[in-house]
Amino acid sequence: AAARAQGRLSDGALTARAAYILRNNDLGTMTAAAPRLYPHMWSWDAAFIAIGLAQVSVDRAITEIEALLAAQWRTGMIPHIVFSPDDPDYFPGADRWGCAALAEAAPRTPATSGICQPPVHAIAVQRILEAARREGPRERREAEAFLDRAWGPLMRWHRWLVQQRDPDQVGRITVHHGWESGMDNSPRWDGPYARVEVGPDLPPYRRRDTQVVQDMSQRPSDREYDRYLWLVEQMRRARYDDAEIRRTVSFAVEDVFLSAILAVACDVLADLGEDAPQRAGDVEELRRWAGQLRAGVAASVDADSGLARDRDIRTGEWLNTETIAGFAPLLCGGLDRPAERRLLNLLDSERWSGHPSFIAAVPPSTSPQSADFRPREYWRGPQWPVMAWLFGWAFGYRGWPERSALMREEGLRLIGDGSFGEYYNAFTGEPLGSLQQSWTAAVALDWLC
Ligand code: 9YW
Repeated sequence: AAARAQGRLSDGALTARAAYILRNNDLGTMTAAAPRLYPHMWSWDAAFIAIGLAQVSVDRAITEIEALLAAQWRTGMIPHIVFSPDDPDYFPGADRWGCAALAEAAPRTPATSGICQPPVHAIAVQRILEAARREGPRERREAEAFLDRAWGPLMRWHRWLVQQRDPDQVGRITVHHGWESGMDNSPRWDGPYARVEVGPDLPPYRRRDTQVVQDMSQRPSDREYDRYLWLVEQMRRARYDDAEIRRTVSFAVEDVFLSAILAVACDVLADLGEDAPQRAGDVEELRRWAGQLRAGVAASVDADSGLARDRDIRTGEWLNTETIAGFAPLLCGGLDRPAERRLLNLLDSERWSGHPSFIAAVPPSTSPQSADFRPREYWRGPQWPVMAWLFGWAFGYRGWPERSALMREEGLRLIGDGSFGEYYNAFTGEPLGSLQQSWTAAVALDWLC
């Protein structure tokens, strides 16, 4: 394995640096996802950020989630970006989305995007409660009051996903943009994007991301970007109406990873509701959704590879790619023991985390053995610390403490240089994309505290 440039910092130094980064990216009531590249609040970033913040300040963690919930749409959707009014430099910004003007259900303020991201928020709320209970009686009371306030919004959010994005109850949630998956340019979406025909009337635009990250090989291509923007244009024309989007937007794919996250998030939320008799009806509904989604995720598994698959609903075809999303059933359960053991062995194998030349044994975004693999390009290969955290957390939740501890150890090895990259070259340990990325710092805090 190629040696990395810097050695590993001490746990104390890493902790201090991670806390400093979150403070530095703090915009007041929300934390920028990254200082320059992403100067706004992203939905799933906010949840992971709150998980890290809970180790430093329970109050500040609560504020983060409440700032996000304040931007929830009347339909129940939690938007994927909440725009900070102070930074007009991000593209596509609030104007390009045009939600406040076009969508009935969008808040007038704050300005938001018109799509969603994976529903990891209940996990954050559970972590905040845990941290608060350790902290003391005052924090505990505050976190419990917060849960009371967040309960309704979280129920509406999960219900919106189930009802609007899985209306036929197949147990898998549909996304209408790769951005909704959080894995923008993953090979998962190559097939569906190839079928998106960009209209001649796509309004012109200028990218900003490649002015911040100038090495194009770390970012999606211009061709990919045209399609991203075309889908936004189709949604604008649908005025962000859920039924109209289902009918008209050219990209419609069942996202198995998002579905697994929703399954486990429903369980976590149900766990949190167990103690309150007035929530018995909600808890029952959550358990039912979790069961339905778990079955939907399990049913997507390919008999040959053992991996879970997305499905393009515009063509009906299952999408066979070798990405981290294939391990979705490990997040939520639902496989029988032999299938689960097979998937765990695959994860540990040379095709995945166990590649002999990797610096850290955490899952790469795409298998290094796949023809789609690119070592430096975003979701096409690099390792994302936040994904290692998610799997480590899920392993703990599912009752596998040793696997969970191993993921933590290897995750810390990955980010040990203290630059808190957005993602890393698995072979060299080189941090890529944005540095001082908030969610990377946040998961470090959770691992270290
Ligand atoms: C973009 C903020 C977001 C993440 C996504 C990631 C990236 C935004 O950054 O997308 O402009 O490309 O793909 O998962 O939430 O960190």
